[in-house]
Amino acid sequence: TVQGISEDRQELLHTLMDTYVKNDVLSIQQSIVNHVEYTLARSRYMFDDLEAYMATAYSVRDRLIEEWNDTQTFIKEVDPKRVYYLSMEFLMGRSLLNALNNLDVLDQYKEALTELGYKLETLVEKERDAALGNGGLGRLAACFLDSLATLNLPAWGYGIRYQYGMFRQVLVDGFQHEQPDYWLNFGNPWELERLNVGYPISFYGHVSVHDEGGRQVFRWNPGETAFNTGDYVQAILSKQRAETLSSVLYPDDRTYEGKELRLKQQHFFVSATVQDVVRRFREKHSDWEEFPDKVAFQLNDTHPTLLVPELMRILMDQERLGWTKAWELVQKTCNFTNHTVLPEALEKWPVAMMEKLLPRHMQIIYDINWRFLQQMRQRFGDDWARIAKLSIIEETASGEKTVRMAYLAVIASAHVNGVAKIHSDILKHDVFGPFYDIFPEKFQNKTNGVTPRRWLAFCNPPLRQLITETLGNERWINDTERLKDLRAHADDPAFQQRWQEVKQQAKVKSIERIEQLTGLQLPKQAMLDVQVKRIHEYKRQLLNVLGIIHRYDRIKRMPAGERGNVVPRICVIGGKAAPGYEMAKRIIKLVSAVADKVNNDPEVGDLLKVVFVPDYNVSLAETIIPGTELSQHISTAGTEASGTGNMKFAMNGALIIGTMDGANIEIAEEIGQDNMFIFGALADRVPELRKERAEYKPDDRFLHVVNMIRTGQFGWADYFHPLVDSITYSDYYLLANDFVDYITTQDRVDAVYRDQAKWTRMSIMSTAGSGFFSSDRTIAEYNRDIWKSEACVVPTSNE
Ligand code: B1H
Repeated sequence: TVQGISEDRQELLHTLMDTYVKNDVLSIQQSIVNHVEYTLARSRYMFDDLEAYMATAYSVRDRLIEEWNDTQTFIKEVDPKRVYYLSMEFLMGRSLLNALNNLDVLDQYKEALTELGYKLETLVEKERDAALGNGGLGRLAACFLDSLATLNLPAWGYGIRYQYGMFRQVLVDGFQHEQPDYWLNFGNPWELERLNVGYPISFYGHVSVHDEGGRQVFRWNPGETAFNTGDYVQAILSKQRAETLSSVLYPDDRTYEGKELRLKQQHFFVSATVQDVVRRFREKHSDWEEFPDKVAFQLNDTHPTLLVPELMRILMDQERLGWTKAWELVQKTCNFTNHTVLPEALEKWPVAMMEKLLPRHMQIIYDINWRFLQQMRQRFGDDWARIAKLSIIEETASGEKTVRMAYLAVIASAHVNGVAKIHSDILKHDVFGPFYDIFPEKFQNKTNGVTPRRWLAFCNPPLRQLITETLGNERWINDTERLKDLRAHADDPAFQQRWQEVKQQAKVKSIERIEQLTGLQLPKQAMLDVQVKRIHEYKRQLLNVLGIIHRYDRIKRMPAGERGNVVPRICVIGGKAAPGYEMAKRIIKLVSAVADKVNNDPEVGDLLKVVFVPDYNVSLAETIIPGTELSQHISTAGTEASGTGNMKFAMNGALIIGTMDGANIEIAEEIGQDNMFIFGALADRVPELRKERAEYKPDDRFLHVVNMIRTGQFGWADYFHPLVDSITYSDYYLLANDFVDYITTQDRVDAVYRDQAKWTRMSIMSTAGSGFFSSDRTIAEYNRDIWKSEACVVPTSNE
């Protein structure tokens, strides 16, 4: 209540403030036009599609901000335990359609824009993807934010807002070229800059020891601090240097890159996060004992592991806690998710680099290691071989010392988890075996999931509609176990008919998009067979190509009269190769070379088309996945930690051809093996098969297909030689072993496709069985078993 204002005025003021934004069509139009005029300073009588998109985005943002502020205020009041998800990557994709759907104002905006003379579908395409991630790991972080919000958990995602996200992939002559991702060129309406919030981030320098009332205190005297130097010119230069820290996302999800800038990014990110979290905690609390009741950190892989020494440093050197208390707080708040077992991807930073860049942190890491190894000595005695295996510091044969970030993360964390059952088992018994023996209670599994909003309800409206009509309401979207009720309709011919129509409609859309991107003409009745994901040897896109060549060769050898029995296929492969990953780049060129030959062979015609789709990203996934009929997840068993594409395809009724690897295994449990096409060696056989590979005699059909590449049937014989060699000699990913089972299984795929009733039934069963793979389920499990926070639901005004 304000003095000197009449009660009438005050009531009016309240009403005004209470219902600031309205969601009727007219109010929305007014809000869009206002943003055209006042935010963009363009004429409200004349604005183009980009401006219309921007104004629409700002108008939607207003509506988000209102709810967001209310939520923030409420959470601050309740002061629950907060969850902090730390990730170097958040692959968010586009926001407009997502926000419209979540705010439940899609129809109003469509109508509002139509009346103004704009098409929402056109405007949506104006938004640039926020591609601040490489692939599965980054997209998982984005799906998790969606589910955290859906479940009303008081959680924050902390990451880096890179100026350049994942590179744009352009194909020139079938070769991948990388172009910078200028995603911010026209501004970003979805971000809010808080220029008033800043924290100093330090690098380099040295550590000094001081006596404080008889107690030893360490002090880091940094050599470089971003943001706060006294000298004006130096300050500008230092600010510019600081900006390079967030300039670019590292596009390599294969090998960790031992670059100093990357380590600087990690420290910058982690240090700013800890300072922000500590600031928030100190707003309400002075007793550090309460820290674990108010804070849970989740480290998305080892990339944010510097959190451990940074938190220790702040607690000890700034907050003056002793080692024991500080370590206890770290161990009670930190949790670590591992995402890969590939040895080349595990982060190992040279001690020398760490010492130079972060001397105090290196000292703390040594201390953590020393204390831990002392404990182990008490347990195992002087069994040095065993103890060396547990050391955070590794000494390589060449004498270089490195920090095993994963070991540091395991030792410091309350909980450690893998991302699918098989992967978590491999962690326990292999990668972190020695640690599992010591603290088995730390280890958990949290099978990945994907958000059913973006990946089903919003990207596939006709399927959403059909499911909703069939199940009677939309409750399945936030309670995906209800999809199981579709099983009762799987054999109903009328329902199958409608399912097929919806799938065909989506397929045509997917194919048209691919035609638009490649300039090809594609048959709309052919089976749409898709493998889209990062290009990696372990994911075996090469096995897919060998299968395609085999199919092509068979069509060529067939008497012309038999060709009528061939099931026509469009084989789509898409994905980015890390810029320095030569083998992956050769695979891309091979796909293009095979495509050139097959697509221009008049004898083959529409029976087989091969396509490499350029620049696969989140938005493209949203159009391709709904229309896909067969999706490939064919990694060597034991190599793909989980996979999340497989879940998105299953939700949208694509059938999976895949190996018993990652989450495929659990997908098979949920939707039934007989509703999938499973093939290949099992993970427990892989080590032996590798040993025996030198004596293994590959099938003639395998040798023939490999020979076709070797002898230049697709050109570029010299360039493809390393690929041919990689599967001829060591064949680490066992393509020869799995080839026959693969092509035989592909024949089964064709046979089922000829029986459309059977295929459609399997498709329905896929969607029906995909409910477990909602990230809502994953997040609920993380919260139940690890974070132990609680939902925080903002009371609505009429409660
Ligand atoms: C996954 C990565 C990854 N695992 C290093 N590891 C990176 C490693 O920039 N880097 O240094 C970036 C990414 N990404 C993927 O995570 C797994 O391969 C998938 O199987 C899994 O589904 C996904 C999410 O858990």
